[in-house]
Amino acid sequence: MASKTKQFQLDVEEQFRAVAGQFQTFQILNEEGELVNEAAMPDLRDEELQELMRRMVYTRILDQRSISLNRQGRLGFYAPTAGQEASQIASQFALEKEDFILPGYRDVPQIVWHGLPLSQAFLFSRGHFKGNQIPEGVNVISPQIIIGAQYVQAAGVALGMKKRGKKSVAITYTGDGGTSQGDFYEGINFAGAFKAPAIFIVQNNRFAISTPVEVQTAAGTLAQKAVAAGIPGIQVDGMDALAVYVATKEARERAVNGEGPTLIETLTYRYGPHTMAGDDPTRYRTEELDNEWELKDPLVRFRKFLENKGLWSEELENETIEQAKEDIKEAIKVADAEPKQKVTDLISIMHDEMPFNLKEQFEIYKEKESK
Ligand SMILES: Cc1ncc(C[n+]2csc(CCOP(=O)(O)OP(=O)(O)O)c2C)c(N)n1
Ligand SMILES: [Mg+2]
Repeated sequence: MASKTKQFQLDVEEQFRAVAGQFQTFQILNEEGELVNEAAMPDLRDEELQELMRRMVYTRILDQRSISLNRQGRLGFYAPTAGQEASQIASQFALEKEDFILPGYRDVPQIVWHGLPLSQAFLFSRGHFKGNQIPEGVNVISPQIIIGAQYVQAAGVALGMKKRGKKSVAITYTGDGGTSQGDFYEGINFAGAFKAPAIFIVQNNRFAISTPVEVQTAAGTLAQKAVAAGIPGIQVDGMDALAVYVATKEARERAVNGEGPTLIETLTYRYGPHTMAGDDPTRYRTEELDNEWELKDPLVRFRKFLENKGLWSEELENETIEQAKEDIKEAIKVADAEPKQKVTDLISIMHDEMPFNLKEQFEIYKEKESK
């Protein structure tokens, strides 16, 4: 008997096409550093444009130095950031000091530019508890290692700000892989339901360690995941600092005006390995793909744009590089001067009042450490 193709009454294919068609990539500068969307050009002063560039160049150096310090055994955990500068630095650049950052493990640059001393970022890398003692007035928490967990916390921090009548936002970051976690959906749904002033950034660098985004999800874009939470979802060229800045700035304005959260997917790429713990990207990425993304480099593009305006020069570039190297040297010195942490330190900072079981352990370690 010949099989008959069933005729469905509902056109689900059309539904998908319509959804995917809504998510166009927002771009202001093309790969040549040309203004392709003049209407969207942000209202930034020349000095601000230069500062944004300075921070990206500085962060690229910080990445290179962190990698080499890790190889020398002078840093511990480190997740490389080169390639993601526009996505990271330009989104932080759109914030105010009173905004709160809840970072993932790759988001150290944002919290450093938000006020965390570099020496503490290095101590965090070394697993030293002093790295997690955030100075008063610096609105960040330590980078989260559990994928997506900070999305739920960001919804809570944002709701807390709203309840206190504050005109500030909570911003959080995860990766393409992070959007598969339950916490991701719980966070955006909760924030949407309560119109919490949160900004959810998904840095889509195409891979979750070795898993390509095409294998990660059947969704055509990650931005469209916002639709189910009833919040705006925006896909941005994550190698374009100006586009990332504008998307984040507008999300911030909506949030403080009581219009709720926004999800921003930044299309980006990490040039280096996943972390410094033995990942070899040549096993899962082709040279062609690497080359394709290097042509989109956020620094090259923004540098060209600024040079054409007479706002950037080799001299400024070199000054920035020297400043970064000097600061890093100094920060490592400060981190090195920190006494080695003891188990008793860890136990004593955990509770206001030490529970009896920890008291027992505290005494045991006090005894051991005195020898
Ligand atoms: C809940 C949880 N599951 C698994 C891991 C192990 N892990 C660490 S990083 C990573 C991939 C994350 O990829 P993505 O979200 O794309 O972020 P990226 O590292 O690319 O910035 C995984 C699976 C983890 N840290 N937490
Ligand atoms: Mg990723």
